[in-house]
Amino acid sequence: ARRYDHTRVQEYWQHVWEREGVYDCPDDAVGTSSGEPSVGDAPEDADGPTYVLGMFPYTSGSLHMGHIRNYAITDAYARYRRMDGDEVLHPMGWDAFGLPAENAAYQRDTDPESWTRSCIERMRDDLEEMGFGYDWSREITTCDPAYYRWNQWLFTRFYDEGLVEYDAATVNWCPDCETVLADAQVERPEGTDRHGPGHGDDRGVCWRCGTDVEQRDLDQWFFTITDYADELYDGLNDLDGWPEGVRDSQRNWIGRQEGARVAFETDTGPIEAFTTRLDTVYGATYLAVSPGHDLARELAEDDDAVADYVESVADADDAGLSGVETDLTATHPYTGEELPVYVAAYVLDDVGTGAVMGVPAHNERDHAFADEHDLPVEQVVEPVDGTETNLPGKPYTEDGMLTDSGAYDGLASTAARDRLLDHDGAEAATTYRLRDWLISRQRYWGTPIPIVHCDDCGHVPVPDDELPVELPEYVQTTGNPLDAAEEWKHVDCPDCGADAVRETDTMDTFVDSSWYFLRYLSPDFEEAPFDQATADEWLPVDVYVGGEEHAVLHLLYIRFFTRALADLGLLDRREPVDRLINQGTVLHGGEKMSKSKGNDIAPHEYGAETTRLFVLSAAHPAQDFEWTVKDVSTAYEFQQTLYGMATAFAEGADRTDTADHDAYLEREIDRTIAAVTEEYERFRFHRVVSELQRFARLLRRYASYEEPYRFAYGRALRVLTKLVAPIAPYLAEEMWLALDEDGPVAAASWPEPLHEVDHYRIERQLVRRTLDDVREITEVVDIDDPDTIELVVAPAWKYDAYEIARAADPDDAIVGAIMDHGTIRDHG
Ligand code: ANZ
Ligand code: ZN
Repeated sequence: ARRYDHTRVQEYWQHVWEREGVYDCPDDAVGTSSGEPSVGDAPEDADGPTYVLGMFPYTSGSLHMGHIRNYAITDAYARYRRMDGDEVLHPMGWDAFGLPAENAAYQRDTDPESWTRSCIERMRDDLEEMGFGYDWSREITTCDPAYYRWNQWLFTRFYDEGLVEYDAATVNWCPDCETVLADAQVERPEGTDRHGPGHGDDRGVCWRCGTDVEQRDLDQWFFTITDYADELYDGLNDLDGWPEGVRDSQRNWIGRQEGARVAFETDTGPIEAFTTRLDTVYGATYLAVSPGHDLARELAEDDDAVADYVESVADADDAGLSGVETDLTATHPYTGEELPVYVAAYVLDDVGTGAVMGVPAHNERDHAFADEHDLPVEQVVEPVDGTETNLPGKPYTEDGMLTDSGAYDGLASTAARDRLLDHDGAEAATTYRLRDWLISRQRYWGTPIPIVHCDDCGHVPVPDDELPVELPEYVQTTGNPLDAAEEWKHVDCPDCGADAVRETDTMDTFVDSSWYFLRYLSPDFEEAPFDQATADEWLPVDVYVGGEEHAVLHLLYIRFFTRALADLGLLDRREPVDRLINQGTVLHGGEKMSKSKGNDIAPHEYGAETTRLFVLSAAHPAQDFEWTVKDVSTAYEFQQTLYGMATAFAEGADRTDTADHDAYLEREIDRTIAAVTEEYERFRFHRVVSELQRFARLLRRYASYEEPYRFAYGRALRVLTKLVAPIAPYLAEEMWLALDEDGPVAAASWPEPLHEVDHYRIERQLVRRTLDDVREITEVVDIDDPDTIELVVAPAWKYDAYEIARAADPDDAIVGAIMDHGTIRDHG
């Protein structure tokens, strides 16, 4: 048997794949799903090719292990589907605009464009070396005028449709990066999960450089994503193919709350408070408005105490339970009582209406505030079962039955919230945390916003036939280089021809990535960002793979864009992605592998294929796993074993292929095909590898018999080669060659079982084998004590353990115990 030397074969196979156009997806591709019964929960897409997409990389100059893992997942699935007979679209491109390129260029005394282009060259080489099979004819680069032209075109459509606003806004400003930051680019201390410009200690720091964020009032461009708040929220229920965690994050981010707005009259007009607990309205003992509330500003004009307070909290790091009582009183709309009105920092400007009715008996914060300011605590809800509460010392925050609430006494909280709405001064209201998407950036390296400011005509969108508005040549300045580009900036108004000025803000780079998946479908289309007919046929993306750090930004924006495009009549669909996989983290020494931590491994250090094989075999795609040299060498040795088997067979003395059958081996082959296919369908590549390891062991035993049936054994090796091809493509080509078959195997068809296989049995078998594998790396804590039984599972295998517990044989002692009593706990 010969050794497999990956360094000598990679370029050759890259060349062959390219020559044969193995990964090209024709424009008129139609899905040719083989119609095989699928037990798995793989995406079904009757028309159009199977669209397999990895989140395109930011052009930082190098690929890290997270990228490799991400793209190994999409590549394995795309290859499997392609061999299985589908037309597969598996494209790649570059998220190429953004501040880091500007910073890098500044440090290296070059310009962002040259820097970015050189990064792209390096990264494309890296991807090719990894053996990823992309349709490079569809490559897109967001800093190409031919791409960002369509950002501008879409901006103009959004503008016409009323989805764009220009507003003076108090914005987050990073003094170091000299730019405005979107809410999501501001990192706030743990526990302050709200949005918008903050004050005090929850103002946050810049996500890039960690500098404390300041506030400024600037005129800014927004996309009105809030128009879609309800739809984006409700749509989450139907996204069955998305991880629950991502859906929850989006729900949380949109932050829809149903409740009521209650008007409390004062001498200067009503104060409107937003509450989710209208059932507690009789317990309101004060009102409080935020320091930024209009009323606070108004009162501050004549009331020094209010003025001082508002000023003091603006700069305070922690305003806590502070507050100031005003001269005003407000009339309770239900009782007619007069309530004191406070300005208090715990009331947030941008939540609800910026005003609350304080109910100390039933709300933690109100209770704490009342304690501090000696306000009365009046209980109006009591437990239905008659149990005691800890009032007045501690608030009772549960639902219950109303008491001391006039005509509403005895109602349950839920019913009361409804009935109380009939009263004057209250109306149903829904609030959202979601804010409009601030897209203005005062930086150079982005898409110029295609607007001209004219003294007479106001904002004039640049006409389509003058797009793209290309970036002017780069010059190094502090501040915004576009502001300094005098010649570029001064233009004639497109409407009246008078002297006018271009908008000098560029777009948030998240705009670029909000629709790139559409551009791949018709990358050369000249009339619009994408060809609608193709898009209608090819969407949704069947599988989208990327990091979970994108749970709310990117993954919310693509959903927003898809809806906006549908409403513009440019698209049929309203959801872009059918199935989403967030790949887990690659850990090294217990920490996330990263350059900044100094614990990273360059993707090519161990050879492309060892790395691919290892990252796919280590764990379920969604699970974290630890990089260990031992496991890497296992992956390396497995390659050598497979290659050795193929070459040993090829070099075998007896080359007469008698057509002898071997029922035993045939059955094993059939089972392996069925099992491995099943695992590919479910993205369980780690299980694919362990099935193949098992099959390889079996074959080696078989080959050591005195007289193995060459015919059957040869078939087994060909099947093995095909089954490993999606994961280890170069190796598979070399094995295929050794077996004297016509290549490339990447374009060969997926193996079919010779005989009917019992899918149910296969399923049970998979569960058992998974269990065996999990057992090898787990500890059972006290199996004999059913009350304390626990299965301690290495994190990488947790997914499988859960799956087993759901599907496994209840007769199995461990599984049965887990299901009856036990828990599954992470190692460590
Ligand atoms: C009265 C009340 C009584 C409330 C009660 C709650 C419980 P959660 O608590 O997360 O569901 N709220 C409204 N606007 C606010 C603002 N601008 N700043 C700070 N707090 C604000 O959020 C809803 C509750 O948050 C609202 O319901 C309101 O307090 C408070 F027993 O009103 B509630
Ligand atoms: Zn004009």
